[in-house]
Amino acid sequence: MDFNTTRREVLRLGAVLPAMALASAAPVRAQTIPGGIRTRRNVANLDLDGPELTTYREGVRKMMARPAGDPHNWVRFAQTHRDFCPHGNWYFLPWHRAYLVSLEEAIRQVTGKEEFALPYWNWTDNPQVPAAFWGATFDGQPNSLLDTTRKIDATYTFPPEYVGQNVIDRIMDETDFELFASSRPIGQTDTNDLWLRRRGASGDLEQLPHNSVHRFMRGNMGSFMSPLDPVFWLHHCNCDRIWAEWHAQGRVTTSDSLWRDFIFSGQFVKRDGSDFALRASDTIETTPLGYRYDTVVLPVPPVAGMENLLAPQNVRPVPRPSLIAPSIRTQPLQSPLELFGQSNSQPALLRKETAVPLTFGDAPDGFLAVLKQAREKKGQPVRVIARISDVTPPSNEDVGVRVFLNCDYLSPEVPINDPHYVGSFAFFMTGKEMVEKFGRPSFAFDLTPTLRRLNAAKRTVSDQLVVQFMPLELSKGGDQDLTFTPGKVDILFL
Ligand SMILES: [Cu+2]
Repeated sequence: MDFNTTRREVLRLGAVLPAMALASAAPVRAQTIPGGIRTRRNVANLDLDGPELTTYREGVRKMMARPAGDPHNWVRFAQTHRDFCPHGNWYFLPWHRAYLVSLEEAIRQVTGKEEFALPYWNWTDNPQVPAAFWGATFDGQPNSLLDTTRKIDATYTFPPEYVGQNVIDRIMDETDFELFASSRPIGQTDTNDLWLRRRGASGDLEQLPHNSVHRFMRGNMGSFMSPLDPVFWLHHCNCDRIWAEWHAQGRVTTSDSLWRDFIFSGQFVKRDGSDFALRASDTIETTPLGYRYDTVVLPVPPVAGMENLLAPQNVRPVPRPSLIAPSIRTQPLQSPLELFGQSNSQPALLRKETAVPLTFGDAPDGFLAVLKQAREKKGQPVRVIARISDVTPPSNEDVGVRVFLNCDYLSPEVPINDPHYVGSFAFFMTGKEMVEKFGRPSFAFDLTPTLRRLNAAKRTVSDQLVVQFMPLELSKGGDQDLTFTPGKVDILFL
């Protein structure tokens, strides 16, 4: 993409957005998608010549053939992403949910297949780009699902450190929406559209599987125009499914009105090409949007009278989603109980440790002392979160960063099952583009499980925390600039 175009685009948006904010003060009616509830299925279970993939292939081909000004033109859909997509903040999930629905409706429109539902690509179980997205032709026709800009091939396997079951388990165990789904933009005070692209801190779902799948594929997938690659939509569909599963477990998507009342307008299109405006709160449930996932069990109301006809059982009932107590609302990342920070403006070098030590006052057991204070203040045990902000990404982003805590033997070979391991993150899109649009990225990590583990392994820390970064190359053959600068590390007690 032409850098000047990007810059002009930003300036244009700057001029347009305040006007849009005024327009969006008008009430937005809840959107429902007609035609009933379709089921989104795992692409690994679909036949290459089955109805879903056949319709998708046909739909993509037809959208690519639409003239440039047409609302259902394929490139135009990707431009919507380039011009509006939020990343690194709490609108990441609702915005992309609406975006997927808009595409699904476009495919139905251009193919006439009412029953179409987008498949998802479960990279955890199938860590290779699905077969349907390879091959120059299918059934004697050009394969519209192939994107030749990808820098990986059909045999490339995404590493479990980024998309594996352990990562997904950790994501699903997170109870706080802002740690699960990236946090509110720093300093947000209202629902003006400008906040769509301000930085919060990315949570695990975004910084690990989401970013790394984009990043490792490169080509279109590594850019703001990533929706040009037809596999983009199945990748995001899987991120969306993880949110749907998390929600079905009884987790609470934030009740904060800065999130719920935020309106996406002037961005998505309906079938007739008109504006598909919706409120973030209208994206919490998938069924009004016309779909469900085959892995998410929807609660059904009990059948009246049946209870009295059945003998009582001694088996513990399986908890239904609606019966699970909502998670306790923690403080938003923005207003922690206590906050301690330390900057590091030295570049971190590939395969070399960069350590950011954090001290907590003068007491010899400073960390333990502030931990006790925070616990008293809250009246219950607290979580210890590390927020890494103001990160300067490397200009070549083929780098994944492992984060460790207080590991005095850190080397590139220390594995991710080491007790000192905290988590990993990857960058999405080239540094210049990303910083231009969003400012420098931030990442959030929960240190609590690592601290518990270290304590149990008798490697307890009581004085200081040392947050360590180990940047590693993601693919071989890069001797270009792979350094990044960690920026600021804050320790938050929630
Ligand atoms: Cu994405």
